[in-house]
Amino acid sequence: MYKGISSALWVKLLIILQFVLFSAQAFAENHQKLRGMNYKRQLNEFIVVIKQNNTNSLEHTGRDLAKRFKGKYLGKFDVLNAVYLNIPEKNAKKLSESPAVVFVEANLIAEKASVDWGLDRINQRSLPLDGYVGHGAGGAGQTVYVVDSGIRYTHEIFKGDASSFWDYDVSNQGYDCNGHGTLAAGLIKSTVPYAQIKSVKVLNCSGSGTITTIVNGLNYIRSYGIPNSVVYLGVVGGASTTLDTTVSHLKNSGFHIVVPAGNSNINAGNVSPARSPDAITVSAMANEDSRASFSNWGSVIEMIAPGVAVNSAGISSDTDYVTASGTSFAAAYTAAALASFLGNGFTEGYFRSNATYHPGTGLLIPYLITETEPPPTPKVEIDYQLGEAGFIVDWSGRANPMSTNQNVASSYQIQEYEEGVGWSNTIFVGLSTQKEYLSMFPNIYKYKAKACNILGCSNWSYSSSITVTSGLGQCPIGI
Ligand SMILES: [Ca+2]
Ligand SMILES: [Ca+2]
Repeated sequence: MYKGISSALWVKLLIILQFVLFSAQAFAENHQKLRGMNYKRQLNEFIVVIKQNNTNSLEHTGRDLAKRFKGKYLGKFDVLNAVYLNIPEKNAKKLSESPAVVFVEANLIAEKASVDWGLDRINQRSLPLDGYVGHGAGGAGQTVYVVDSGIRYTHEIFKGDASSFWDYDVSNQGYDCNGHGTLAAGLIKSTVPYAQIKSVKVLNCSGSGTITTIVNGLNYIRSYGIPNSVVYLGVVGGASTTLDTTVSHLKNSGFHIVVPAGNSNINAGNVSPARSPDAITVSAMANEDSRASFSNWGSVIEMIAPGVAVNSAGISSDTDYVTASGTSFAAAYTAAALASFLGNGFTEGYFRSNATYHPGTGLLIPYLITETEPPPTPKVEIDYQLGEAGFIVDWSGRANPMSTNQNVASSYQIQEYEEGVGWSNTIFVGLSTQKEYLSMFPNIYKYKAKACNILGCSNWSYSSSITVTSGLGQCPIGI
């Protein structure tokens, strides 16, 4: 411990150090001499890494720089050959250009996952980040299965809502000795705080597991899990028909599987379960929506989500937080966003169609349901049985009166179009998601629906048209 440097400061520094180590190759920003300016930071506080060939003592150099750049010397870090200064932000740029300096980095405020940039990003459609990290009643009533290295259940981030569901090593009860599972689960929990997290431990302390172990874990979910739940499967390995087929069976049993694309900058079509058409495969992006250079690529990938320098729960203590990068973490955000849709009665298909387009890659950025806007547009369909003079119109949106999420519809409005007559006034307002139309006169009909709540209404959604040939008062020929 160095004199004059508080332990809190050391914690900050260690977090900064981890931040650099975990994400060094992923950051284009690392080529710049002034860093960290796009992140939340301590105003006017900078870490200045000095070139090793400087012959003066660190403290002497630091005090000299502070004087020249109109600020205050705050301390030194021998481990980094760095000093820590309070100087005006405009001077930090000038200082970073000095030949004696390796780089200058703002003293970033390392935050708990509840205010992670990834959460800030997926609850809005477009950049810039607005600092809003709201999540509504995200994941209410949902269970998310975390198939990974286990979880540190006692971590404060989980608030008692994480537990062991299955463990390949029963004596271990799903406890995480690697950290990967806890980090991913922490991201999920802070994104959808009302969800229950169930650990399915398939990876050991070094973060690896075999196909048979993983298949056993998935098989257990299929047998004993709650259908219509999200399964985050945070593994990547060689192409395996066994694993891909298991994923397909799990999907067919009503589960929604989200997997990482992988971190090797190769075609994800060559690895499992990323290549599975039945899993939502997710690649990673950094702040400002740039694609992570380590992320796998290829046509099997559907989505891209925050996965560079995300901050979440660590395993060193119940208050430990770490910053890390990887497509698994992008998959964790995606799993959470999907849970927010399922929890509000929407389908996986609707979740996909409601995602944000990422122009750089053509992939979709998962969108989290929050309380900041009217409900999403429902999808209207006609369920018609040929030969009958009636049909059922249904819409995919569903209100959840138990949820406090304002994004949920509090009513639906339906209108009917009849050829030769035109659109009716609103003919149905209510909370049901289907309506029967019986004994219709022969004609062509079409329907539109929108979902409303106190914040407004969605856009209208239109059904295809239906032709009724056998209507009221008409008997089929021969009777
Ligand atoms: Ca936001
Ligand atoms: Ca896929």
